[in-house]
Order: sequence, then C-alpha cells, then structure tokens
Amino acid sequence: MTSNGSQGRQLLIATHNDGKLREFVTLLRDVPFSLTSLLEQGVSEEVEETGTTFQDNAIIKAQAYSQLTGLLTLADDSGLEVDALGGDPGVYSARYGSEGLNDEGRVDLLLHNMRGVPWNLRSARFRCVIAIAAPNIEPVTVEGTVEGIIQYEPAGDGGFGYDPVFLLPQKGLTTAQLPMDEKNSLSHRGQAAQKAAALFRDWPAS
Ligand code: ITT
Repeated sequence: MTSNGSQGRQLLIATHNDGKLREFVTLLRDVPFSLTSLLEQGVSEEVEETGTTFQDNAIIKAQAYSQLTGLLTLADDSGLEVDALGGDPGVYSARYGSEGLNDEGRVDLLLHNMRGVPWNLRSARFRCVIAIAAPNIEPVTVEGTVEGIIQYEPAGDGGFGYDPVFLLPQKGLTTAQLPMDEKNSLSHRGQAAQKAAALFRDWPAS
C-alpha cells in the first residue's frame, strides 16, 4: 500500500471500513513501516466485536487480525456518543438500527431519535481507541476524543459515518465539510493516531 524506507517492516491497518482506512493511511504516512491492509493480505473475516467498551473491542480486533496474519497490527474501535441519548450509539455506532442500514440510514435514524432535542442539549463526541498488537507482545492502546454538536440536518459529503451531522462549533462546519487533512488534524482518530505514530517511531526491531 505504501513504502517509506522501512526496510520491509510491515504494519497492518486492520479495518474493513474504507473511510477509516483512507484516514489512517494519511495519518500514518511517516511511520517507519510499510502500511498494508486486510484487502492486501487477503483477509475477509469480520472479527466479532463482543466487548462493551471501545478499548475492549479495539484490542479484540488488533489481536485477532495479528493472529490471523502474524503481522504487527493496528485496529481502532470508535464511535459517536450523544449525551441526549445517554451515550448511544457508542460502541454500537456501526451497528445502530437494523443490520441493513447504510451510513445515510444510520444518520437518518439518529436525527429521528433526536427530534425535539433543542440545540443546547445536542452535545456529542467522537471517541477512538487504537490498539496495537503483534503475536509476541501485550497489546498497547492510545485514544482520542473530539467534542461537537449534532446538527438538525446533514451537510457535506466528505468523511464517512456520522460526519455529515457532527458540527465542530469552533469551525462552524461538520466534519464532512472539512478536507480530510483538516478533519485529521482535529479528529478523535487524528489524536489517537498521533500518539500511535509516536510509539511507532521508537518501535523496537523484532
Ligand atoms: P472496522 O471494525 O472494520 O474497523 P467499523 O466501521 O465496524 O469498521 P467500528 O466498529 O469501530 O468500525 O465502528 C465505528 C463506527 O463509528 C463507524 O462505522 C461510524 O459509524 C462511526 N464513526 C467512527 N469514527 C467516525 C468518524 O471519524 N466519522 C464518522 N463516523 C465515525
């Protein structure tokens, strides 16, 4: 996928979500590893996310895909917590509503479930926990959070998932209205990836 003078050391970005993958490839472009994907490794298995926290699920995914491939592996578990919904959809963000929904359907459901919620009670945050695992190491985790407000209507066609309704008050724009580099510089995933990149810069040779 990418190569940057890494002398053959590979890092698997273990996600089936294309939006996440695009962001990680940009965020981790300077780490001293060649980045590879599940697609490139021929891995189509979906690991079951049986945890109840972002941290548990991130570790479950990173460990499972590193066992499957033997590679140093990074996975994230992330999602949207909406205060007016008691923190939902949270760890179930990708599975909110019925199985058949796509991103747009989940955004519609979210707005439906928030109808009547006034502006001052529409606070929310994206959370991301990244886990790094390899067959011979204890998993390591790092995390990031970004605060926002759930807009009444979707706006923007960048990003993925709930980005079209996630307003960054300091920008006056949703995360779907920002160029990817700008979203990455502020986002939950961007913050967690910066911490991960710092770990990778000093990663011991195996
Ligand atoms: P993998 O498990 O294969 O990585 P996934 O999409 O199932 O893919 P998660 O279980 O971590 O990943 O669910 C994350 C969901 O949270 C994602 O599908 C979106 O609905 C939402 N989400 C996370 N980060 C987001 C972001 O930056 N922008 C918009 N929505 C986001």
